[in-house]
Amino acid sequence: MASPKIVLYTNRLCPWAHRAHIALKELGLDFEEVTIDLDTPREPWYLEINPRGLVPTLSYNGTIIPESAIVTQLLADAHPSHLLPASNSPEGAIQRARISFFVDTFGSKVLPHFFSTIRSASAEERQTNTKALVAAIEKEIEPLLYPAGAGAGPFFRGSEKLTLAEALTGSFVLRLLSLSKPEYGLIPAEVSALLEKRTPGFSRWSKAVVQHDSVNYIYDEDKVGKRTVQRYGGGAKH
Ligand SMILES: N[C@@H](CCC(=O)N[C@@H](CS)C(=O)NCC(=O)O)C(=O)O
Repeated sequence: MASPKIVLYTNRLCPWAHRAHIALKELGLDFEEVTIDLDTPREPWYLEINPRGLVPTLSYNGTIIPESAIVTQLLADAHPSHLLPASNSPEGAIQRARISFFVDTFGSKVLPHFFSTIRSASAEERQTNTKALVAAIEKEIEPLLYPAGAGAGPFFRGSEKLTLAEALTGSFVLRLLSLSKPEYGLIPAEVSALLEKRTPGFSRWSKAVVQHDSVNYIYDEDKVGKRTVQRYGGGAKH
């Protein structure tokens, strides 16, 4: 297959766009990166490409695909790999369903608590939101990561290699772990000890995720941390 012509319209500080970067790196695909300035109104040429004005958007051999989950899945589907099995066998279809359920659970049950925590208006509110965040990870995510009979690897369901589950959640896991450093004041530092104690599976998985080169190679913690504090205010202020 000839190499596709891929253009990614992105901004490296955006966790949604970050999903596409993880898949592109893991698949070893060459692409052109076009950075969209998110601090100024979108220019008309970009709104023609993506009328929603959001990043990421992918141009894949000239076909425009918006929305991070769809972009990332398209890359995984078009370039079969360890990220995602094909759907033309029952085992492959089941693994795909499991990954979809995991990503759906992470997005609907965990992310809302993550965002409420970093946007908390007071130290008390931050503590309450953090407790809810840890409780959601314990109840919803912990049982899905390494169920009985799963493999021995560190990734989703014991995979030795990164999967689409990590490509779609890794950017948020990076933020969850790194923004709990005291200098940002966004997530109480005790969160790591709490997770270690209550969610050993998540602790193991999240450490492997953030150490993976495909996940962390574009992450600029200092920039993301400062920007998040600027936007939402860190706990140090309260
Ligand atoms: N559902 C979208 C969300 C993407 C998104 O919210 N991107 C933000 C940056 S992190 C954006 O483009 N914001 C621009 C704006 O709101 O003007 C996706 O998954 O691709």
